[in-house]
Amino acid sequence: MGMIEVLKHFNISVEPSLYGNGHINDTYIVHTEPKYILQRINKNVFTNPPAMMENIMGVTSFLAEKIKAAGGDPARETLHFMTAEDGNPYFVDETGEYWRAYQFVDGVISCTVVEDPMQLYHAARAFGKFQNMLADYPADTLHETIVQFHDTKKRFNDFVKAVEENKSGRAELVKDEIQFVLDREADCAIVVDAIANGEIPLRVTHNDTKLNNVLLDEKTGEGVCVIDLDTVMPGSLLYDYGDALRFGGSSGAEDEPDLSKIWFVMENFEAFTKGFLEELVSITDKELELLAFSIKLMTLECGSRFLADYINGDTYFKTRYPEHNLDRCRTQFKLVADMEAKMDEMNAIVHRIAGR
Ligand code: ADP
Ligand code: GN1
Ligand code: MG
Repeated sequence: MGMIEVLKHFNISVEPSLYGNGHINDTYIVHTEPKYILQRINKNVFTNPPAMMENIMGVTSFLAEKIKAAGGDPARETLHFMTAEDGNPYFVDETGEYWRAYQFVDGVISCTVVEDPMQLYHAARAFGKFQNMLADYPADTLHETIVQFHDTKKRFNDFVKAVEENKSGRAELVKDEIQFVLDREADCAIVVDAIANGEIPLRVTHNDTKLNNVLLDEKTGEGVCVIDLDTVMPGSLLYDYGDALRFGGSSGAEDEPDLSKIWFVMENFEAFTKGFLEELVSITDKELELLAFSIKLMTLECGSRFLADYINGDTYFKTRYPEHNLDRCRTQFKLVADMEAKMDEMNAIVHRIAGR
């Protein structure tokens, strides 16, 4: 079915064009007035799209009420999904693909690389506010859209399995990268164990806080809207903080092939930490203690996911060329190594900003 046919079910009749650079869903823009985003949900990644959309509809309507109560503009500050003629917030085509349409937020930028540390300050405040607004969301009603998404112990085991299976035959080519992950097995248990033994609270978190998942106002630079709500689930504040700086703390693009251009930028780290802690005053001492470490952990997790996907034959993330996942993995590991060298300084900065 053509996309124009799909859009008719949402009462839209203009041909869309490809948009954005997410790694998971197929995203299109519809240039009507107002504009819309059309997405084909990646069913390989999200195996139960109706459950995922139930989460998203619950969360967006909850956020709209909070934003309204705070005197904000819900039309701009949270996503608005269209309902198809059968009343569902998605349409299933004759091949079983799930499509959704929602309002495009205009007058914003979505960053793929950081140009100014202030972008991180504003992104951090937006992600922090997002978590605060969801603090009293009924977490037990949320479906786990990707099971054990940030369970780094499970991720480590999945990685070992990918290496053992070696579906693509590429494992021989990346022995050093594989060893890099194996050497850090102990790190993978720290946050998961702290959650399991009650040292760290579960909160409703976003879980995919890449900088291009927060839209910043093109004029003021301030955070406008947190998007990509597919993985909103109970999780740790450390996942949102760590993943945002995994991406935003890098001096270059996630897939930069020239590793001499990649290091962890302390100014970006400071700016994000400042914005995040200004909002998340409920952070506990234990979370604070693990804050800097969580950036390294999320970067290690993401790098090992890119590497596992490379070894599995590129079946999860979208790739534009055969070594794309490997280039992505290498930037992540370069960042991990740089953070390991800077960890004492990073911890000192966290405690200085927090004032405790
Ligand atoms: P993916 O899961 O593939 O990352 P996203 O939902 O993040 O998909 O969308 C991909 C990109 O499209 C985003 O990074 C952002 O740049 C852009 N985008 C998505 N929704 C909107 C929106 N409502 N307004 C403006 N841009 C958007
Ligand atoms: C994916 O969907 P997107 O592009 O915002 C991935 C994240 C990774 C990220 C790496 C559902 O995010 O977990 O950190 O790529 N999302 C999913 O860039 O797997
Ligand atoms: Mg995205």
